[in-house]
Amino acid sequence: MFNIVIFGAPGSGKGTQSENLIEKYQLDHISTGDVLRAEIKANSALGQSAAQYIEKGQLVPDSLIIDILASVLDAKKGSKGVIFDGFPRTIAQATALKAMLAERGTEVSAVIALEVEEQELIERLINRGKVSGRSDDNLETITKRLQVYHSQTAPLIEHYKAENLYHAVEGTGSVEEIFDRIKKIIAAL
Ligand code: B4P
Repeated sequence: MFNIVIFGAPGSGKGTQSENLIEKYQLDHISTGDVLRAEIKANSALGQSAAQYIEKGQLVPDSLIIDILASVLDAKKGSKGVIFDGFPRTIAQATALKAMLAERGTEVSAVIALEVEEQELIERLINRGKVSGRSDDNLETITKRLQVYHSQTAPLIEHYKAENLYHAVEGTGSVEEIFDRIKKIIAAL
């Protein structure tokens, strides 16, 4: 299997570039943000719990998200490969992902990290908030999400560099330009 982690701060374009990757490489896609928003929409017990964290800009607890990921992953059995979008977001999630994939006889093939300046991230998320109706796309929550990214998610950069899996991509420019950079990285793997 060819498994890609698409990594970056909130608003860096993980979801946007995932759409291109799915189309070009026919991979399956798991976005933990999408899974959580679907649960919130369905008003499930999990969704009710997750909403409280998301509205505050916090991460959903590792135990919750890791359980969800295991069941979503099992639903993708027989897949050519999976794009993990928004997961892992903590070292504990990365450790769990490695174990989950190893149990299924596979591994992370590459981590593609979209690098975008903070001011641009804020502008993109505020703009998305004008149309998305997302409870977390307002300045106060965006600021909190960026703090959480720096304290809990950014340590994964060194983690994946140490595993020789980390590939940085300049995440500004047009969506097409950025995707061209990603394709070059994948071609060289
Ligand atoms: P996510 O749904 O993962 O969303 P995100 O990080 O905000 O956005 P993404 O990087 O995908 O940006 P997008 O392409 O949309 O997370 C939401 C919340 O769910 C988290 O805060 C957390 O609470 C919870 N959660 C999710 N996963 C979790 C986990 N594993 N553990 C715990 N909690 C978890 O792009 C953003 C905007 O920029 C869009 O409007 C887009 O059109 C625009 N854009 C994209 N590329 C652009 C470009 N090149 N130029 C200009 N604009 C661009």
